[in-house]
Formats: sequence, structure tokens, C-alpha cells
Amino acid sequence: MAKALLIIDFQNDFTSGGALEVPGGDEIAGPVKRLAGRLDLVFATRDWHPPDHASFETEGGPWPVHCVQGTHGADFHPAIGEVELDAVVDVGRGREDEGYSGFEKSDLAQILRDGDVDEVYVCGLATDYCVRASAIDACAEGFEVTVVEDAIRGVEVNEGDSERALGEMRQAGARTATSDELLASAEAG
Ligand code: VGL
Ligand code: ZN
Repeated sequence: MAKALLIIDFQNDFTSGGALEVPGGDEIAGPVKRLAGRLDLVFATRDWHPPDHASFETEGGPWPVHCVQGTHGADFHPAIGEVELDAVVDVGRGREDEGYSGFEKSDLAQILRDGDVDEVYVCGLATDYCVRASAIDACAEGFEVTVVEDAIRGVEVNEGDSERALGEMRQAGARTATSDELLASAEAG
């Protein structure tokens, strides 16, 4: 059985200077790269919206226009260039697809099963949206899920959203650990 790193939406629009900048989003680069070098497989999701996505303020939704398919904002953060990815999964592709979870209308569960993955280590952006939804769905799909606390950051539309999201992920069955804990123990290696 294999251990997989799942990097959620580590994209330009969610990091410094991006359209939906997540505070401290760039800071996850170090732990993400270190973990990627130690796990068997590495998968990344991208928020990948059409220009008229229903979640955009221009369409009456809650978010600024972000991660429009094919734009610089939707490209991976430069740190991902140093990571060898086994597959990329795009979500939120349809106008009405919420796309918070990497498992929504995607092949992610099948890709993980094809890779003989039983343990999924979740990191990326944002704690209170796509990380939350992806970790909860990974639990529901039957994977053993660990959320890497120092390799995620939240939007915090309301103060405390990230802490609440962590509680909900634990409630769903996810374990939380720091990258130092994981790298120090044999389990992530
Ligand atoms: C996300 C808000 C809108 C995320 C995506 O990746 O967490 N958040 N679209
Ligand atoms: Zn989005």
C-alpha cells in the first residue's frame, strides 16, 4: 500500500498578489516540498473555473474572479515547479460546480485507488474551503487521512473558520499532525 501527498489548490491566485490571496499562503511551500520528497505519490488539485463561474462576484457569487482556466492566476505556485507530480486533478470546471472538494466530479478517488493508496496526507489552500472539503471527502472514500497543520492556511472570512474546519475534519475521522512530526517519524518516509 502507498502513502500519497494531496496538495490542494496551491495556485497563484491563492498566494501573494493573487485575486483571492490566502494570508500566509506562500509559507506552506517549505513543508509541502519536504513532504513531497518523502511520500510515495504526489497529487495536486487545481481550482479551474470558467470565466463566468457562478461563485464569482461578477455572477452574484461570494468570491472575486479567481483561478480562471488557462490564466496565470490558475497556474501552480512556483514552488510546485520543484515537486514531481504524479497527476493533476482540476475541479470547479463547470459554471455551477462548487468545486471545493478535489473529489467532486473528478477521478481523484479512482486515481488514488489505482495507485494502491491507503494513506492520504492533505496540505494546501484553503483550510476552511477546499482543504476542508477534500479531507472530509477523503475520509468518506475510506482513506486514512492526515491533515498537515503547518502546510495549510485559511481564508478566514470569519475569524475562527480555520479552527472550526480543523474540528470538522477531525470529526470526519482525519488525524492532524505537523510536517516535523511526520518527517521525524518513519511513517511519512
Ligand atoms: C477555494 C474559495 C473559492 C479553495 C476555491 O481552494 O479553498 N476557496 N475557490
Ligand atoms: Zn474557486
